[in-house]
Amino acid sequence: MTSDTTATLLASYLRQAGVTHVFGYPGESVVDFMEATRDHGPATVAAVREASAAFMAEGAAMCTGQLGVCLSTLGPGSTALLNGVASATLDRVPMLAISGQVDSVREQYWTHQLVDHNRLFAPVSKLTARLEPRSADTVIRKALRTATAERPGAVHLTVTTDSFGITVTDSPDGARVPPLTPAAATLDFYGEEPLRRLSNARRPVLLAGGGAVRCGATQALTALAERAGLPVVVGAMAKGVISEDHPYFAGVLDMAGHRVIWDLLARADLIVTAGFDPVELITPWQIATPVLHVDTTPNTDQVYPAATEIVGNVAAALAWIDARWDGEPRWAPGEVAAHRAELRDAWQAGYVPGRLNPSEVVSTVREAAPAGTIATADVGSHKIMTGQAWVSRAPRETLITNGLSAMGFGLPAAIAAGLARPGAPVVCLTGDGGFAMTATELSVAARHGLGLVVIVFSDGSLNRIELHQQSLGYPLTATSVDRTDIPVLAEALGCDGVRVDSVTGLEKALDFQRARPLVIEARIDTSQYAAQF
Ligand SMILES: Cc1ncc(C[n+]2csc(CCOP(=O)(O)OP(=O)(O)O)c2C)c(N)n1
Ligand SMILES: [Mg+2]
Repeated sequence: MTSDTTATLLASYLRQAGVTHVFGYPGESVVDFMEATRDHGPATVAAVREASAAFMAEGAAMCTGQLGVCLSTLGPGSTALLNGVASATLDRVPMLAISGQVDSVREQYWTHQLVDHNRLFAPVSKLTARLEPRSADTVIRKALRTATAERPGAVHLTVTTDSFGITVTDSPDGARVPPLTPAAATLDFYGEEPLRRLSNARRPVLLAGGGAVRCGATQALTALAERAGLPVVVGAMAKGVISEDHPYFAGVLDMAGHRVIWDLLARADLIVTAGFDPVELITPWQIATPVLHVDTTPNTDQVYPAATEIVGNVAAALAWIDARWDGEPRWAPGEVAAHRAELRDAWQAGYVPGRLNPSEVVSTVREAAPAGTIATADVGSHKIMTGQAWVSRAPRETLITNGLSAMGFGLPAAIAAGLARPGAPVVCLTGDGGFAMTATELSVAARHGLGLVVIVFSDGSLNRIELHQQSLGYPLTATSVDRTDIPVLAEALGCDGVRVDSVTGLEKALDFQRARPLVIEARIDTSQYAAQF
């Protein structure tokens, strides 16, 4: 037996799992846990509010591939975590959310600040559990394994105030089992049928998603695309899984210019999914193209029918196909290039010469950003543009939420990326609505000396919703965003701030060599959004 308390045991499991930061907000119920991490980590990062802390944990997990951890106190702290926990589950990101609770003798009858965490978190997590000293070791292992197992998601743990300090009694010496990721390399399918399906197709297309990122399938995916001559469409959350400079890259599904991509998929005679997850869709699946489903998870969603499935590690499955492929390339690089040109014209639609267009903001920032820059997007029209126009060259460098798609994700995720990947340049592309929700978190970035660059797509509106009201012929209601002096706000929070309304102004303002955050308010013209979304 070890002499660990619940708090020290939890801290040591987190260290073993490679967790470097716990994003949270203190309360009396969790001070013993924070004390247990003080000397050896993980470091506690105090966000301005729990809601942002949970998105920070998600962002850290997205860019590192490790478990993200957030921490709150009981009651109002735990309820505030909810969006980020739901987001991790729907975005398939491994997360451990820990909340304190009133001491155990009062837990069953107390009322002040008492919320039943199991009932609160059950619908938005893979598992909710209560951590107690007599079963802590097993429950922690179960929590870590569940969060990271395919499909990954959030696990919520409740710990009563007294439990943190009590010695654990189920802990076998030295049995810290790190969470395993992802899916074992075993494949489960029926003989040569998948290969026959692909060989019989004349115009097959690959559709890669988050499962391909989690399985580290970049090399296998790229090799198969090249050998079999297959265009690769990716989901927004898998950006970079094939470099977007690659001759077989065919665009991002359901982002700007989406009709061009759907046309490509509709005209194909087979879609080979590669870790694609229906959570990466925005529009309904309305095409009849047959699907060969390749994923860590069987096609239980049935958003599209698939007669053939390969279930297992996505990289191993693609390599299996690649090794057996002896056909001619199905598409010539020139054909894919023509498709990309058509796609580019589509997302440029509505361009207004002489104004600052959203697509130009994205491409200008991309030009200035050094190799290896991590980009996060918030949610709204700017995300739809960023999802297509931002050129991603490696997986886990573009952090986009398409699961819960909650506003308020982008800035906290960018701050976490700056902490989790020290030295990596980070840029956050956010709408003015989502920025207003989270702007005070800038002080966290300033406190930690992050040279983060934040681009605010400033249009004075909740554009995505405004466009919907307009399309229905309704007058605009409650969709304007109050104009704030964003540069002044940034400076008040320990950052630099500047306002631009032209490409030249933006180019001049951009600076990735910094010791403190920079906020650029980009006053955009929204005609491009109106023309195509
Ligand atoms: C927390 C949350 N509330 C509401 C929505 C619905 N919603 C989706 S996009 C959007 C508008 C976002 O506005 P802004 O941040 O300014 O981005 P823009 O669309 O203008 O680029 C809203 C309200 C949401 N996704 N998340
Ligand atoms: Mg806006």
